[in-house]
Amino acid sequence: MLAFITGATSGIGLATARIFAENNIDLILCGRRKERLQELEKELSQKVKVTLLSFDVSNRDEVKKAVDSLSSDCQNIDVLINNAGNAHGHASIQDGNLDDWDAMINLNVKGLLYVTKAILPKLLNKTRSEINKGQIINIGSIAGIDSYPNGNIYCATKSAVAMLSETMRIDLFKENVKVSEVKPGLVETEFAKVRFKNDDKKAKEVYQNYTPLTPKDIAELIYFVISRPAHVNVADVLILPADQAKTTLVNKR
Ligand code: NDP
Ligand code: 8X3
Repeated sequence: MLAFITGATSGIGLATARIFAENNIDLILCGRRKERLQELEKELSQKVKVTLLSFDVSNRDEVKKAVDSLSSDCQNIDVLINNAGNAHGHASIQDGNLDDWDAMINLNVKGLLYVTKAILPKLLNKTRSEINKGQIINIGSIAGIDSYPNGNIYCATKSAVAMLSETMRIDLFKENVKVSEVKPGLVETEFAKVRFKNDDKKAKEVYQNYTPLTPKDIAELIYFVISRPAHVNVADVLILPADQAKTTLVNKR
C-alpha cells in the first residue's frame, strides 16, 4: 500500500506517517520544511519506502510540479490524506487580517482541492475490476460544524471541508474511491503556535488544565479508517477529548 500525506512535518500528519510505517505502508510525505521531512525519512525509511515532496499546497503550480515529479514506482497511490491545514490569527470579523484570511482559504480549501485534483487520476487509473481503487481522507474539524468566537474564517474553511468531503463522496463512490472525513476536537500540536504567530504563552494556554487529544489518537483513528474491508467506508467521524463536549465547552480544572 502507498499513502500520500500532506502536512507530514508536524502534529497529526507526522503521527499518521509513523503509524502507517509501523503497518508497512509506503509513504509519500509532504510539507514545506525540508529538514523535517528529511529527519522523518531517516526515521521511517528503515521500515518502509519513503519519498519526500516539499511544496506549498496553496500554490497550484508547485502542487502540479511536485506530483508530476513522482517516479514511476510512486504512481500507484492507494490513500490520500489531505491533512495540511492551519488557523492563522484569532480575531473578530471586524478586526481580522485579510492576509490571514487569504492564507486560511488558500491552504485549508484551495490547497486540499489542488492536491486532490492532482492525485485523483492516479486513484482512478487503477483497473476497473478493483472493488476499492483507493481512499481519500480529509481532515476537517469540530470547528466546521460548531462555531466559536473569533473562529470565523477558520470555521468557514472547515465547513467547506465538510461539504467538500460529502460532495467528493457523491462524485467518487461509483468510481470505487472512498471519501472520508475525520473531524478532531482539540489536539495538542503546533496548531496553536501557528494560530498565535509563535506566541508560545498563548499557544500553551490552549492545551492547559484539561487533557487534549494527542496526534497519535488521531493517527490511530485514521489508520482504523483506511484498514477497513473494501466494502466498508467510515465516512465521517467526530473525535473529541473526553474533556470536550463542544468547541466552547471544555472541562478546565
Ligand atoms: P500542525 O501545525 O502541527 O501541522 C500543520 C501541517 O500542515 C504541518 O505539517 C505544515 O507543514 C503543513 N502546512 C501548513 N501550511 C502549509 C502549506 N501552505 N503548504 C503545505 N503544507 C502546509 O497542525 P495539526 O497537526 O494540528 O493540523 C493538521 C490538520 O488538523 C489541519 O488541517 C488542522 O486544521 C486539523 N485540525 C487540528 C486540530 C487541532 O486541535 N490541532 C483540531 C481539528 C483539526 P509545513 O509548515 O512544513 O509546510
Ligand atoms: C482546531 C480545533 O477548536 O481550535 O480545528 O478550531 S479548534
